[in-house]
Amino acid sequence: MSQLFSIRMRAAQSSEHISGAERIAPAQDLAAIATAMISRALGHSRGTPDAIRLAIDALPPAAIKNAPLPDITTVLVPDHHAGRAAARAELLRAGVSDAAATAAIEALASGAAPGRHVMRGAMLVDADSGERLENDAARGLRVSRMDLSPDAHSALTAALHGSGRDTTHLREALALAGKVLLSPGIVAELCWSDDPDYTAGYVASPLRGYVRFPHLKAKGDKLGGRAFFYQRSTFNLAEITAFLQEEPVLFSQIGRIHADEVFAG
Ligand code: WAQ
Ligand code: MG
Repeated sequence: MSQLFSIRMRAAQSSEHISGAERIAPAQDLAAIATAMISRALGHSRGTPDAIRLAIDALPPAAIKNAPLPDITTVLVPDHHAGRAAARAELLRAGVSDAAATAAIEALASGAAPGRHVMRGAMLVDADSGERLENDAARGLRVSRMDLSPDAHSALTAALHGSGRDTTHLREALALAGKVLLSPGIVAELCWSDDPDYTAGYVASPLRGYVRFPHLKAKGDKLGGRAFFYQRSTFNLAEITAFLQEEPVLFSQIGRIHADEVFAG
């Protein structure tokens, strides 16, 4: 196998998070990916950044884990009120307590970083008590070193063809959720975008895979974020941080695409 690199971008404006991205690629693709990441940061709907950081690190080939992507289900909801109720129901089904699910939805809806800003990464949440477990509520934990293999990318594009769902948002979120689901003690993940025009979000869990909801916020809303819910009894911050930030995972095959569901309320 040829040498692969992790390439990461993060952009901010007066330390407010604007955009980020993480990919895994061979040397010959890095320049094009870097250019695309810089264009994306400069043209972002959240604002114009005053700082863009790019980091490229060689990955030891033996360290790269291969895994399949989670299954995908779309749950149709008429608006974000129904969407949040459906996401909450999905979290409870995955084993998150009512209190923890409600608190996390409220935190994402009002800005989970101090000062009601969006976080740069994810909050870590005790799936029972709802207590936050990350040690920096502005930064949170950023997952990196994950991507689809070129074959998985083509397979996903083919599987989603004609659905209007073959978006960069979905592909990147699916890889991120796939890696989060491999972390020890994970119960579920909740996410919706902080991009004002992208209203969709998802709940991922070992039980059901990646369950998306077309509306988890109103159009124009600049708040969004991620919460990773863990079982407290086995939770080890250092171990989870090392895994999510450092261990490279390449998703080499897609999961099943299930038929749409309709949220019954
Ligand atoms: N690690 C941890 N948290 C992250 C990361 C990361 N690598 N990237 C983003 N976040 C957090 C951060 O708080 C952002 O503010 C928030 O998530 C939203 O990031 O149609 O686009 O990249 O199925 O705006 C989901 C639905 C789209 C896709 C999610 O998130 C679909 C999305 P965004
Ligand atoms: Mg965003």
